Amino acid sequence: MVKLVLVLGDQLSPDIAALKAADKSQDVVVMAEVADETSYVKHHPKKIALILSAMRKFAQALRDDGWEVRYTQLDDTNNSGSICGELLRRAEDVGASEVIATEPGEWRLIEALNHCPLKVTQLEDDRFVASHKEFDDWAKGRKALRMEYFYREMRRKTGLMMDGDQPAGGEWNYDSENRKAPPDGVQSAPMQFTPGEVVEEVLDLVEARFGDHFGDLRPFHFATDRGQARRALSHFVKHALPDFGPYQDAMMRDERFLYHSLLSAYINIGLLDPLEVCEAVEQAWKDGEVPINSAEGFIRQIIGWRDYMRGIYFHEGADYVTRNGLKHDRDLPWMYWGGETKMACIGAAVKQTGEEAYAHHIQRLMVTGNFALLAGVDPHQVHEWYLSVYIDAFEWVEAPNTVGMSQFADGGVIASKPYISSGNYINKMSDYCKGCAYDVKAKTGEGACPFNLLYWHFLDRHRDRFEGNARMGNMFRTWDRMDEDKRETILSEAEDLLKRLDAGDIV
Ligand code: FAD
Ligand code: DLZ
Ligand code: SF4
Repeated sequence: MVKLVLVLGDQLSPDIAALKAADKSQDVVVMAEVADETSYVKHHPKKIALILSAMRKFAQALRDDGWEVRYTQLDDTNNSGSICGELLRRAEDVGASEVIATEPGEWRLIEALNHCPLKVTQLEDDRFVASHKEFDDWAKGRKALRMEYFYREMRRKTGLMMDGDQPAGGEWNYDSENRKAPPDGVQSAPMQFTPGEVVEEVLDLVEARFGDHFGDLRPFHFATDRGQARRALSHFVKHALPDFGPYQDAMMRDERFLYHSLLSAYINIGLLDPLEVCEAVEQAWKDGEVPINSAEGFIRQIIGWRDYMRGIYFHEGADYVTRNGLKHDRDLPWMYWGGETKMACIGAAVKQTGEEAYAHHIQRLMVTGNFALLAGVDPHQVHEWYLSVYIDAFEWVEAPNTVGMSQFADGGVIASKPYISSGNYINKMSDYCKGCAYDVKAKTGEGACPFNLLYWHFLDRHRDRFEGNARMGNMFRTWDRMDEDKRETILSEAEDLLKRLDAGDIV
């Protein structure tokens, strides 16, 4: 009996679970561009363009490989607008009643498939190092689910950069060598691709339908098929990886990509396999082309952080994205959507995000994330912003990073302390402060850096929650040592700043 094989826009891997379980000689692949998926948040136009272009090319690759594919384009007249609707339509066309699917990366869509009036089997997505069961077994009985210990298990499981059962070089983690301030110049840039016919057609569609979304659609230079993504990987390994480690945390106004890979979107939608990426990096290290701190640092991001985030998302359950452990309720300031700001760091990160649909980890965590946390913004609004504006954003990876790591809204499942900093950290790791209207050295008074005011305001208002945290003791001691007048001035200036933020004033 013929079955339908569902392939979603972030499941574009030739060996995705549903395809592996299907019979090419009789089953029919269903792929659909649908309004439900293009509209659950106001995705950045580049993100929609990447996904639709890659879907169209992947469908053609499957046909070339002998699969029958029923593909729905967004503007097809019979498009029902939902994944389930398209499955029902295709089931009727081909006389199928069963669907093989790969579990989606979002609870919303898992539920939608569960409620679809067809027999839908959702197979686990096995493009990760740890299965759900392995993660749950690892998590069971642990007081704290810290990434570092999970990562060591994944190193052992994959054998990546291992010497028997010990880490190559003797250390599991070389992060202490990876905190250099911005370099004088950057000698590499991510690989760019000129849109071909398929991509140009999608760009016109996206422009017409989603032109009002935040962010620039053009120029569009992302890879949209596996061959291009493989070239982007080789280019990264050769030109940027050697310096990836040391400058991983640096931020520069005119060097938006530094030595980062820009591979996250390709990995997340299936154009690259996470292990093939890690193996390429390991090989470059074995060949003596990259230092151990860069290779280990990169591999940790993938088999450590990336796999861990996925484990947390499914382990914690569907309510994870609604958590608000610190009870923050401020509206996301307009400057996150491109509104004017005097803060050079936020202005640069948001401008770059609009133009590229990309910001690197420290920009996301220590600039936009840090400010939202210090200012007490509703974490759900912060979550929706990150899910919308980044090219690589899918809920299974975006939500733990935002709700957990960045906003501490999960109550400390992921982070042992909130990722907060004053302006000092941003000044040390970036060149933003040089051109800012605020003075990063000023703690109070007109022109004081907002991060400096809000940092102490955050600690003061959450004293009960964090005072007992051993890793935050020094912060509270420094605060308590300040004279009372100074503390009062900081708090009242911070309050004033927050009022101006709420009033929509330019901050
Ligand atoms: P590189 O710096 O080159 O890192 C290499 C790879 O490691 C990345 O391609 C990615 O696959 C992986 N990686 C690194 N850090 C993480 C991490 N914390 N979690 C998961 N994978 C990681 N990443 C996403 O893929 N999608 C998201 O929606 C997303 N949202 C984020 C939201 C916030 C608030 C924060 C702080 C981080 C978020 N990240 C997200 C993680 C990280 O910022 C991006 O993976 C990274 O910036 C992608 O750029 P890159 O490919 O150049 O990464
Ligand atoms: C993100 C996205 C977009 C913009 N459009 C589609 C689409 O039209 N069709 C599709 O199958 N998938 C799309 N996606 C990816 C899905 O939203 C993604 O599979 C789920 O969020 C689960 O990760
Ligand atoms: Fe950002 Fe403060 Fe530096 Fe301005 S002075 S760029 S607001 S950290």
